[in-house]
Amino acid sequence: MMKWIVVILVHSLLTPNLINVRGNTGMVHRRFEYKYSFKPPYLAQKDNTIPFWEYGGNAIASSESVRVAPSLRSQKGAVWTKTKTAFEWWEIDISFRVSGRGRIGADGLAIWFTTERGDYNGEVFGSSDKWTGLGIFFDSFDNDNKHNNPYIMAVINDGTRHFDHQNDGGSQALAGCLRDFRNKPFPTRARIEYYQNVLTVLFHSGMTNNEQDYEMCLRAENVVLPKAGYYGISAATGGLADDHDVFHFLTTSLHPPGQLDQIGQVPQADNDKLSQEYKEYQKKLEDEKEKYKKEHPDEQKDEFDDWFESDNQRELRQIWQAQSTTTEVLRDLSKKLDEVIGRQERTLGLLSASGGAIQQGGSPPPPGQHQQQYTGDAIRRHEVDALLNTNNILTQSMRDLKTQLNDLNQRTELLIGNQKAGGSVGGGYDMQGLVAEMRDGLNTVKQGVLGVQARVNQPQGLNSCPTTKCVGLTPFLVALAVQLVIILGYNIYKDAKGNQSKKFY
Ligand SMILES: [Ca+2]
Ligand SMILES: [Ca+2]
Repeated sequence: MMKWIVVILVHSLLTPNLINVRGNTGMVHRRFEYKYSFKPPYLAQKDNTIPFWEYGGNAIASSESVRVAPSLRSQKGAVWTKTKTAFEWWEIDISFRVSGRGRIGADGLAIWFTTERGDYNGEVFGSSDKWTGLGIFFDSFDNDNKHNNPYIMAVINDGTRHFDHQNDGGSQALAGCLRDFRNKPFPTRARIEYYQNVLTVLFHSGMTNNEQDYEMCLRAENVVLPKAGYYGISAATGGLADDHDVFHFLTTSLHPPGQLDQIGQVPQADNDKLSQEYKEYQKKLEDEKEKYKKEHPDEQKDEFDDWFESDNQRELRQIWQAQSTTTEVLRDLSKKLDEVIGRQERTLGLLSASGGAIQQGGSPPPPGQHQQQYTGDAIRRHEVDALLNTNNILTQSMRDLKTQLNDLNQRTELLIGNQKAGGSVGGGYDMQGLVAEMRDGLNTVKQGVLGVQARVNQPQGLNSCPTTKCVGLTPFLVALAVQLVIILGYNIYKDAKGNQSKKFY
């Protein structure tokens, strides 16, 4: 959002400037100058020439771009127009990319407008020093170590001065701006306008591919450039090296209103020569196309056919687009319908679960609780089953307990009946006598055990039976245990009977 605001602001600021630059006299006439331009496709022909341009040094041209200087050490290259311009005011738009693996690159790229063509292997960013005219330099490397590079600047020379590389042209620059133009996601662009002695350089940072994202880099008034000149692009690398690629160079001549007629005043000889050259170029292009068609008979289709469409194709495309839109809407509707069905199924599931619980659980819950089941956590089927099982088990246990109680009751009644039939309470047994009897019995047993122990502890030789009658140890202990069990059993039975009697009477 901010970006757009900035773009709109910059645009609104720049537009009046440009109008002022062009004067208040009305519309400026613009004319594209193809003889001072290049762009893809077919930027370079099959013979590697660029129509209307010459290049040299380490420059390499392809159908898509010109690599003015490759990313190798100490490379220099340049590309220059073949002919001098024939218009006074102009605008050029250049799309380029300076890219390299290093955090710092070198040396930079220059755009020229000079009275003579420069070198292809010169000292100033790949071309000639002591030039006459304008140089716009994209200086990557910070020679004076002032941390102010990459830098864009305009330098005008009258053919006498050396470029001050050591100071990055600091004192010679007409104007400039600090902009990083290296390694951008999209090609960087510059628009250089020279109109009525005002030089303007706009810069596109290459952060977007929006055509409108230009910003002002420099503006200088009262600039006097040669009335006619050559355009050139050059680049150089040093110890550090970037690729310097140019994708297009588009020249537009600018004509103040009412002066367009004067275009005809271009020397007739030059005009004829250029027209002839253009015709030759067109013919060459057609020949190349024919040749290609002959060499590739299978690919009869013209490469520009893709750019056009017949009425039928347009109609089909429109129908297809309408259908695509309809399909999209239907898909959305279907998705929403699925959602609704899903919700409905979920609700039905809840209803049936709670209904089952009501059927199996007996009485239905009150209306409030019923409502809560729908809105809150639902009781699930297996939980209901578990509850029912527990309930059944509890019922069964209760039933068993009831049976056992009945049994107990019957037995008790039977016992009471027996007691009544058997006579008085107490049963005629003397408790005191029994205890005394048991104490005597226990004493006898104790003495017996002690006797056995004494015998066991006797030496082997004395272990033989004396003259009296002798019983074995195991039968004796068994007899003892049986006696004890009988006595204790009788005693417990007696106690129980006594208690019952006390309870009921
Ligand atoms: Ca420099
Ligand atoms: Ca510097």
